[in-house]
Amino acid sequence: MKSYSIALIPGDGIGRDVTAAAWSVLETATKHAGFALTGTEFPWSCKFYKDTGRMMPEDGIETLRGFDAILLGAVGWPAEVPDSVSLHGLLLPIRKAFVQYANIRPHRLLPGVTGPLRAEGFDILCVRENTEGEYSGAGGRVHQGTLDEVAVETSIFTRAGVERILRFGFEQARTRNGKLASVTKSNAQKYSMVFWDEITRKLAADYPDVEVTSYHVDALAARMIMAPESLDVVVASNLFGDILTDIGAAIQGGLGYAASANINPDRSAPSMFEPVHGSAPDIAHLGIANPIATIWSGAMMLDHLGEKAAAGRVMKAVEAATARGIGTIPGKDRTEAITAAVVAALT
Ligand code: GGG
Repeated sequence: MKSYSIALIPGDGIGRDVTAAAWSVLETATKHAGFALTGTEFPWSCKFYKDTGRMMPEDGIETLRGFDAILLGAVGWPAEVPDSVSLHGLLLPIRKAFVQYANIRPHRLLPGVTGPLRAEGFDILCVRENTEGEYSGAGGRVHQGTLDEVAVETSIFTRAGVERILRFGFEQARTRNGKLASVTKSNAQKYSMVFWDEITRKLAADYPDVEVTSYHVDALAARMIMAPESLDVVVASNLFGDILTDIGAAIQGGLGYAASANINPDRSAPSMFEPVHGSAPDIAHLGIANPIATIWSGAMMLDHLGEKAAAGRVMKAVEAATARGIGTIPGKDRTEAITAAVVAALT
């Protein structure tokens, strides 16, 4: 029987709660499906950092390279480790080393879920550039602690990086409703964002079947709230994509429903699947985190592995649970109850 090796990195806080939940759903989904998942857990987290001085071992990337996919929970424990240290020590190096340049984040309402903004009738796929831009980690500080102190953070946009993410966005639009929103702030940022707009226009010629519109990020943010049904695929830089997908999460009911996939489209290295949310230390291990975003991310992992029928069954089970009102009201159902409802719908 075919078996896929999955690296499990629960990470910090509710990351541990939601990965355990998602894993039990995924294991159920493999029963009688003709394939198996073999999970290997890695304790890489802020606790690991406190114990060892690193978020993952020196050979962590090489260790992960041998897996078919990575399922990650959440990273961060700001009371103990600065968020910039935990993010740059684990999540970002994995995305970069494995050329997971496309971070895809779907935003739609599950049956029975009403977002706080009561938006309806939308189905948006955000495609976030995931390896460069504002997250490049290039910069520095001088004259620290004085009034002359300067902090510089350089955004890096390469032609190869911008072209490949825009092509990915165009391709996604082609398989959906044929509409692409390309997001910049090119009135204010006259080098990198004008560059992005130019490449958008150049590539548009290769995709005459896709209707492409360029938006400034502020206007697109407002549109996601006021008229989300007018959007299909949204492609944005690393930071803009991160911010817009929190808005996407809000209109779909909250971060508990926001799934994501860090995709290496060439399949030259493993892709990584994780909920959009962070570690939520305030509710860690209370048994009340919503596992749906991680279960949905797990379904995206099955889809990426080629197990499309099983991925579809997981999403149908999630929808069956939420249609019954399970997991639709924040704080009402416990993690265990939501997980059990999804597992029951699968069996
Ligand atoms: N579930 C992944 C996670 O912990 N994300 C926390 C976070 O702050 N991520 C930043 C980012 O994706 O840019």
